[in-house]
Amino acid sequence: MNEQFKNDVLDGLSANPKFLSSKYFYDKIGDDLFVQIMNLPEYYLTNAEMDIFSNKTDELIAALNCTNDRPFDIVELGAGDGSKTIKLLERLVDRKINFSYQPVDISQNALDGLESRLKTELPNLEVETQQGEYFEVLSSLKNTNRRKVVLFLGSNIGNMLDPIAKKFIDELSSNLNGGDHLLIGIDLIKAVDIVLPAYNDSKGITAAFNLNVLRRINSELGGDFDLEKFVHSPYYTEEEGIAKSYLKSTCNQEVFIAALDKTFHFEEGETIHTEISRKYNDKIMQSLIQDSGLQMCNKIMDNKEYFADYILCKS
Ligand code: AVJ
Repeated sequence: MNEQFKNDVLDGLSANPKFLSSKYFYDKIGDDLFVQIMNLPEYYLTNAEMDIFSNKTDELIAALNCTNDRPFDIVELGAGDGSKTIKLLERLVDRKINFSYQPVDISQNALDGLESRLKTELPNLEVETQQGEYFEVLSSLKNTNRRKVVLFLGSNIGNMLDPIAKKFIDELSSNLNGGDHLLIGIDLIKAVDIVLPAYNDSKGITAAFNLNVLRRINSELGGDFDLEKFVHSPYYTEEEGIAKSYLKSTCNQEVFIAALDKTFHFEEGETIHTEISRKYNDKIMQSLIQDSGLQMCNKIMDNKEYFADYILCKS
């Protein structure tokens, strides 16, 4: 991982324009910051999907065909702190439905937290965690012949460019069997005055989250980034439907990274692109799943219609 981090930082900071992958936000400090983001009033995404998981739980269960006729595994990609999923898990346990829960996340720290929470809150639930990146874990879906219900919540797919997201869905689908389901949670395209504050909160938590990638380069790769000399700079238009985050250099400066034995120059106003958070509509979703072998079976929205959980079925 460290070797890959090193190579990715070298590639990204040598490019023009500069970029770094948002997957590097998530160490212990980044996980904590993201939990704080999910609790921000401006970050409507979590509340909206929580509304679906809390108030439309039985609808989700019916759409995902969760019954005792056939035992199944719920595999969650990018489970994080699992706060929304727990609503579904609780309801399934209440209804005495047999299943196992297999959360996957890039952060072992997040998985440890989730596992210990589930031990106290749902002690009889069978839980098996797996640390890894999305693309890496797909082939392990085929390890058992039990039916799969795959959850991919929180508009996590929005971090992928459309061609990558399409490739991901194709690959995921090819690792599913007939009767399996995919629940994919996506943020819907809406006005800038709602979306932009979600990525530019008044407390500066999102700024700290974005800057965390530079702090990680300092601590893990011996960088000397001065975090005071970069500012968080988000961008969104409803027309494009993609929130983008940048770190902008506030002056002309040089940054040395010991692990790379290399100095990088930043012009005043120069940016590092760190994240895309794509927003969707039915048409974009339809084109993402086209020819993947998955069909759109259901769409469940929150009461404000900000967010949608699409239920896709493998035939
Ligand atoms: C976890 C990828 C869904 O893109 O909205 C939150 C991450 N970035 N604030 C998102 C994030 C800035 C989040 N996802």
